[in-house]
Amino acid sequence: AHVKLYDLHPPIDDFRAEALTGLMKQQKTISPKFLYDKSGAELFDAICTLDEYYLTRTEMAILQTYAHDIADLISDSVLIEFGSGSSQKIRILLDAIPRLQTYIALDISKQHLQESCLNLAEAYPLLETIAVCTDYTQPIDFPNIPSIDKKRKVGFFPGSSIGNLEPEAAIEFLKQTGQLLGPRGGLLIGVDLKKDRTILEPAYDDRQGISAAFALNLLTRMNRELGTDFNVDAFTYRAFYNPVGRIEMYIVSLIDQVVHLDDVEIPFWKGETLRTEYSYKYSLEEFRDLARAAGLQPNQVWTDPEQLFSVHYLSV
Ligand code: AVJ
Repeated sequence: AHVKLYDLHPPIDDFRAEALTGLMKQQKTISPKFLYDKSGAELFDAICTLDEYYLTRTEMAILQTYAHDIADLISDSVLIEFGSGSSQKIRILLDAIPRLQTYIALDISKQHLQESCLNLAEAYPLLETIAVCTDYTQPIDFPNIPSIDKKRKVGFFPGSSIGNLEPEAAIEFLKQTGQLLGPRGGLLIGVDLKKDRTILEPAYDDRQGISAAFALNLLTRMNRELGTDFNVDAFTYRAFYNPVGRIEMYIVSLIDQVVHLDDVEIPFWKGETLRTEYSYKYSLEEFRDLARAAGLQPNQVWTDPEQLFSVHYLSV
């Protein structure tokens, strides 16, 4: 198997500087991108298999059920996945489009990217598999790839990852993605739907405590990589649905305490929170409006029978 790799050398995040800035704010916050070190990525994979976390299995079922309708829309295109991870969901589409010529995976983690693309190339030997190591959340200076030059490009952005962005930033991301895909392009995007909080909240605060461990792992990571002295046992985790339309996730201090980062003292009062994530939820119409605000045209949308999750097809 053969995979062509383009390394665009995404700038490595300055975790120390970003953590310091975030911890000095009135509302302490750290970007969710820092949740995914090795243990974090493993914990997230575990979340995706939880009974309470309906998102992953529901999206996969939608892709399976409508694979042929989706295939009709994208069969003569180059497929470009944003944040390809382990490149599992794409297999559902590839199985429905055996003639698909080219798949391009974009991911920030070079090692993960290379491994997953090699596995994929072995399973789909007729597919031209191209790996691009880049931070897709930043404007991308896309490499010149001769075989895709004049072809129609369709993006794939599953998992409701867009939910981590505030609506303004989501619009910016969609605009930028539309530009990258170019005229005639399309975007297949998974979006979690608004629903009763009794379903939403357990998905982000499960009985086994995996969601809590996923968030609290950020403290362990800071202790290891930045030399902070967080006592992880002195913090807990809380997630709730804010009716403005998002799940909010926090690490909560159980006591008054002071944590050190280099020579900086970071006080926490009892009950003070450190925000780890927002996860926005959209009704079908809300997301179609968001797409229009980004200059994209909403087309087909597929959902599961319980209306838990949606997959939208937008055109540029
Ligand atoms: C990766 C952003 C889609 O919001 O559902 C899951 C992240 N955090 N449980 C989500 C997450 C805690 C997830 N996304």
